[in-house]
Amino acid sequence: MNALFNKITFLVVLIAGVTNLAAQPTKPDDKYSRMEVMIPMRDGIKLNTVIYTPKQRSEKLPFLLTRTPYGVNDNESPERQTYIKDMAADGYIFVFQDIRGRYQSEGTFKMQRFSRDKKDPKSIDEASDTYDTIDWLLKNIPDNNGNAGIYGISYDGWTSIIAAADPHPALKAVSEQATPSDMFMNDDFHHNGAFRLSYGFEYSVLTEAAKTDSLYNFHEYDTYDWYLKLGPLSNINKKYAHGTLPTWNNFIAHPNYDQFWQAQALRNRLDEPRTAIQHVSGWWDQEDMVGPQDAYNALEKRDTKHQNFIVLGPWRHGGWGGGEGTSLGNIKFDDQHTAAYFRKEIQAKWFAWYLKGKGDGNFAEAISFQTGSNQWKNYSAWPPKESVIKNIYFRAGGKLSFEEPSATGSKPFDSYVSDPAKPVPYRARPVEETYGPGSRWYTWLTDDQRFADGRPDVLSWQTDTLNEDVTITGNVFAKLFASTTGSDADWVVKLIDVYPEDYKKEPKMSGYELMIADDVFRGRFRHSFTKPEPIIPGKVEAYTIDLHGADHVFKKGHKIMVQIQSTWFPVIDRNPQKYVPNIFEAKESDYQQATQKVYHSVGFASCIELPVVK
Ligand code: PG9
Repeated sequence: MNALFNKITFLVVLIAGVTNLAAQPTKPDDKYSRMEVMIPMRDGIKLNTVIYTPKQRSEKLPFLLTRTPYGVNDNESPERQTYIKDMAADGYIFVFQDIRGRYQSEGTFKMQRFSRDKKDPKSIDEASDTYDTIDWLLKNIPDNNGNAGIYGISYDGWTSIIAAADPHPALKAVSEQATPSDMFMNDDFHHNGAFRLSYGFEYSVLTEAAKTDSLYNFHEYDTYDWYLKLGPLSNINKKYAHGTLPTWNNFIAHPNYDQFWQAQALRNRLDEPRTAIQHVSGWWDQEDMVGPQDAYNALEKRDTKHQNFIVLGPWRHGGWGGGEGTSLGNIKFDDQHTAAYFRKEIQAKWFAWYLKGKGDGNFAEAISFQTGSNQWKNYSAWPPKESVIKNIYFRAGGKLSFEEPSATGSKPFDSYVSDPAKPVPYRARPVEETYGPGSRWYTWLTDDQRFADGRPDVLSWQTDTLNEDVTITGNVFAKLFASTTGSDADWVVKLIDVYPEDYKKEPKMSGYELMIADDVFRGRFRHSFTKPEPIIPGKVEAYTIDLHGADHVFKKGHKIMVQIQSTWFPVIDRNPQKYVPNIFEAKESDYQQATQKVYHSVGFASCIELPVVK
């Protein structure tokens, strides 16, 4: 029914053209009236835009924009959208727009379109499309107050922050939420050069198989099986995509951190903040957790006018946009309504100040919901300067300790055989298709890691029971000393909070292994992400792996654990473990078993650098 409604709407819009706004019916109790319009861009392409204006207003109002590849015509009236209803109560002119080439907009969709050539006045990018949209709105929608803001989650967060690269003078506030910042180093498509197979493939299909969202039709419910049977990555094009997915083709063409990825990285696309910018990130964001932290850091260095802010909370990807946020997966936050709090006390107040001058304008530089203690904290910098780095060392016998290994006779390493034919699943099987019905994708980062602990190809080390709280606030790094019998290897590191064996507060959480920080590193990139090199078999190499930000209290009575493994399938593709120039072109016969050794000896003291707060 909705689809039919959209089709009819489309015709109305086409006939209405540019200057005739096509008003659409709204429900009788709606406080906003709705219209649809095709807004022309500087190159003549028109973008489908839905505009909601309050029926009653006592003042001139600012615009709040969202620009999305996911379709805008099904949007409900703002006061009925949980994500923005607190702002709707304040009164804004809400504007929802299909970006180029998606849904009912004209033009061609380009995944994270590159910046335009500013010497060419007709050249376009997402920033110029935002600019032209705001320009049009100011001139054509009456009773506006001359200010505009933009916000959105993930792709819509990315279009928001990109608007700040070349802002219209009326653009006064940008809230990017879960933007990707660098698709080779973190976020959706790669982490430290390791390819995010299931996401990369399924998202290419989602956005590029048709003009509207489409899911790949897997015949297996457990996609772990499908991806394993796929064999080498070249089979995606050979058997299924046949070269039709531009993003997939780009993965193949750019296996290293070349110009393609570097030019896309936000730190290379943004200069100093020229509007107020808020970055929002979830601690367990399964898609773009790092992006906002990275974007915040890049901009903070250039933030001479104090316009750059960050908010960090206990959320999955976009989790703050709906629901109460009192829990995530199995993890509860002591009845704190973290998502509702964000929407009302942070997001709404922030826009009210920057777009309407309402409130006190008093916003902490960094607002974080600290997990473990389950408390909101304000910091004057992110990461806060008060934390000191304390190493926690891997020791013989599966121990983890703040004391360095000493020169005794104990075995200097632990080892395991990593077999690409039997990769460790990244979450307990079945691995439902990413966005398929019943998918547990959304909360997998909070899953109990006991499903992996104890496998012969997963190593773990843990502390004794903590006799006092250990608080970490800031960036976590792993320093690994490791060797492989292969000539390439992936290293997955997981920092885990182990709940007490007898957890009276919530018995079913007894012994739960909760990931606090984690990431994967593709060994070939240990010296350079642009020029990969084979690993010398048997040689102990040093790896520094960024596990990113955390704000967590390991409570007294808990333990700290680290797990290491070399596969995380199918979220990460299998490393053949034999060096080949381009893994996207590896042959079946290139995939081989390898014996991995992780060292914990004097001189090769593998550890995790923890930003500990006294
Ligand atoms: N994680 C999605 C995405 C953002 C930007 C580029 C590619 C994918 C999203 O949720 O929109």
